[in-house]
Amino acid sequence: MDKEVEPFCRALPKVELHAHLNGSISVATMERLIARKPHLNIKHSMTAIHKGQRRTLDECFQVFKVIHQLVDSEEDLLMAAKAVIREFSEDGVRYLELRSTPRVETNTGLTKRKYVETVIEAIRQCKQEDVDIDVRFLVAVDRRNGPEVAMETVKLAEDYMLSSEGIVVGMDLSGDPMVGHGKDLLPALQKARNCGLKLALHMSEVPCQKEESELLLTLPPDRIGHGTFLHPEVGGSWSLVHKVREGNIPLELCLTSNIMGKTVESYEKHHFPYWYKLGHPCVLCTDDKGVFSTSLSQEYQLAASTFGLDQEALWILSQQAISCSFAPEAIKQQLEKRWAEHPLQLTYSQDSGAKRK
Ligand code: 6MZ
Repeated sequence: MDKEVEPFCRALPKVELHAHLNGSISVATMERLIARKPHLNIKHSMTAIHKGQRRTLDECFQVFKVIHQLVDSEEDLLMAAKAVIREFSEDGVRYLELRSTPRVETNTGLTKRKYVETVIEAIRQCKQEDVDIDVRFLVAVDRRNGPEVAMETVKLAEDYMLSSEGIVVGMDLSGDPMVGHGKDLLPALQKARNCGLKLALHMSEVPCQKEESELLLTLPPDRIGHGTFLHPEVGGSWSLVHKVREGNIPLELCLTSNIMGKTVESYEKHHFPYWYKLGHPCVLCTDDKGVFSTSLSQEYQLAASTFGLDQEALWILSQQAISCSFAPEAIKQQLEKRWAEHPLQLTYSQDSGAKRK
């Protein structure tokens, strides 16, 4: 592998569009959280999957349950969210869409409203502290909780979309893909769409969700999370591919997560090249950088080494992610300008005659 690829990926300005807050908590922050709650007797091995290890998706969802025990108060949430935002910034992420599922914790008095407000507060504080990153919030619906909770969550997201000065921009549909069915959640998602919330939906993360994906595509979503089993070579269908292509719906692709969670056999067999070769908008993302022990820079490096992408291709991937974001147009333009004026771009332009522009 090109030995310069590692520093290049770190220096590359990046856009992260698929990051679950509680799955993104680093080892260092986890240590602080564990120290705050020694009575829970939680070990590090219970909150992250280390390099080289693999778990079933089901086991991954057990990990989230453990993390939720550690992040159960406003104070924990504020600390964890601020740390996650700082770490993304330190990794060169300049625009981040963080997603998280509002939770009630009766022990600590945490309500869903307080949950959303705390994440917004963390984003505001990072801005005030001049952390070099623009952060937006996608309020998440956990599919496990059914249609009523989904509808409640949409209401919550709508309220904060209107009152958070542009921080809440959309919704995510996530949670254990083996539980529940998208058809029950369709009315809530439709409502979200109608009130102007953008939709980033996990789709076909596991096989056997063909029918659900067909249904969700009727909304249609603004972005698709994973989409691992959409194409016919892995049991999906031409009709699904056609709809995704026709709508030009960007895919959020998380290499390490899919390998560690065993939904994809190996990096070589990942669906990234299928869509990339079609010229379809693909955005590299981390999913859960804490749980899967990764970073966005590492995901770019993995894509480079596995699929033979050169620096120019990596640059284009990161730049194209701007247009896939839910940022307001003015912010997109600012980001485009920032990319265009970035020292890496200038160096590259001199070498290659500014092919990227
Ligand atoms: C589906 C996932 C996920 O919301 O508490 N989540 N949902 N597929 C995945 N692939 C591995 N990874 C994370 O963050 C944790 C929650 O995000 C969703 C799950 O609902 C998980 O409980 P928050 O911040």
